[in-house]
Amino acid sequence: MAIQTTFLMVKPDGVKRQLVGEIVDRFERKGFELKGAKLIQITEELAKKHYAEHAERPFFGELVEFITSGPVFAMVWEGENVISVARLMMGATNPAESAPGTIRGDFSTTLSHNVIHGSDSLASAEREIGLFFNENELV
Ligand code: 3AN
Repeated sequence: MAIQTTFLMVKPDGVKRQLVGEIVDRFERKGFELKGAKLIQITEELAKKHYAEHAERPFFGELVEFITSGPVFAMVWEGENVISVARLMMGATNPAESAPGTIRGDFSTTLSHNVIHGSDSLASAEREIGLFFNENELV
């Protein structure tokens, strides 16, 4: 049994479309435990740190612009294999490939506006939780 924690974030498109409750509900019903959450406006500096691995990609500017375009709902979740299971529940990055029943499969049509972010490994979960949350914000 691997109890893990992961970082999930409803992106500005999901917040604007009032999908926060629906998304939190899915992870709660699955049985994961919410350890911390907040609605925040990401600064350009934080966006660049968060997406550092994409710095050389042609869509980096667009990515930073989009993620800072409105508030995001940042969350930390805990549970068995939560890192990979949350990614399964999110669906493929490209909504054209994400299965119905997944968050992206049900709620998005475009690659750049795909509703939710989730850490893809233990190392990125640790890094992203540290970027977005202080220890006293987690229970
Ligand atoms: P994921 O969010 O599924 O882990 P990553 O980390 O490969 O996907 O990409 C980060 C974000 O960058 C994606 N959520 C998506 O919104 C955006 N993105 C990825 N590839 C492209 C692309 N070719 N054009 C525009 N945006 C992209």
